[in-house]
Amino acid sequence: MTKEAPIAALLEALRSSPRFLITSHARPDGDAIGSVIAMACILDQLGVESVVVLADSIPQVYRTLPGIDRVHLSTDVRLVEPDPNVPVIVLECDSIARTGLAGLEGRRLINIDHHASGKNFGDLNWIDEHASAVAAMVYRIARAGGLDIPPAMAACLYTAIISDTGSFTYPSTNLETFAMAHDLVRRGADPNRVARDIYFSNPESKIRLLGAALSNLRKDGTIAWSWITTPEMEQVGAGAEDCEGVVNYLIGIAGVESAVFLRELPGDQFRLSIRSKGGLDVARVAEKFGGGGHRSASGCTIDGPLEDATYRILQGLREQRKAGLC
Ligand SMILES: [Mn+2]
Repeated sequence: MTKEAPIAALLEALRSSPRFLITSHARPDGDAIGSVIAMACILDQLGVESVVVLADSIPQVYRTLPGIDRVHLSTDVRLVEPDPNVPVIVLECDSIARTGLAGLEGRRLINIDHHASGKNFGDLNWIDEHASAVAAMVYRIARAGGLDIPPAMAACLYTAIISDTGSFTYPSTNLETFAMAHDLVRRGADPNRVARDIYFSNPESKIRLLGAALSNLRKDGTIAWSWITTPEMEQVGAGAEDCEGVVNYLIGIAGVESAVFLRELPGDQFRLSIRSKGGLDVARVAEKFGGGGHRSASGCTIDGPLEDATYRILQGLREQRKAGLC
């Protein structure tokens, strides 16, 4: 199949229904949020109605995105779109469970994803693990369909790309990423405004949480890790979204090749964010624990207590390192 074939099939599918539901993963990031809004803009232009729904709240730094008020928050799609015949566009999920939404079972699904751990769970599937963001795939759909990318849509796609490439620094960053960014800025995305919104609009609780998390920093050889417990989060008034990005400080240490941040969840479980500098495939490590992601950025959930969870993930990383050396 050529690269263009799935896009042609997708455009045909998008024109085949008068209405779509659009969603992405639970705990949405910049790519998920920017891409669902941009996808709604595509459907607007095709004369197709759309309803956007996400299971979890929008992190503060993305609340100024143009079109953000199109996003409904609900954990049950039936409350937002009761008609089970309305097909669903699912962006960057490896299953319907990943959306965090109830009521998707039995609906017609279009699955668009850029994760190496992506799965063909939809009725129509397009997975491109080389795309630097799912926004890059949404952009390609718009371009292939000869559609307009107005400034508001360009800002959403640009925000998605910036956040998913670590501001053009992750290994997935390629020529296409820059060509797209160039085009989006030409079409009205404002790089300074986006940077200000994403990097200089953090809630105070996030910075205080960072301090608490970094005070738990541990290092063994090329692995760095840290954690945050529920009482520590409560002490600084932080929520789950304040933990986004903490792991990037750990992988930022010279000589460190892989890093893990563990956040305590209710029920004695821990949510892990795992990173590498590209040498170690941390998606493979996360998959061993039922998670997934990319070669250099992945995540999973492990049972506590903290000491056990830490031991198991460090073992997982060491084993993957050995496997990589063979
Ligand atoms: Mn993404």
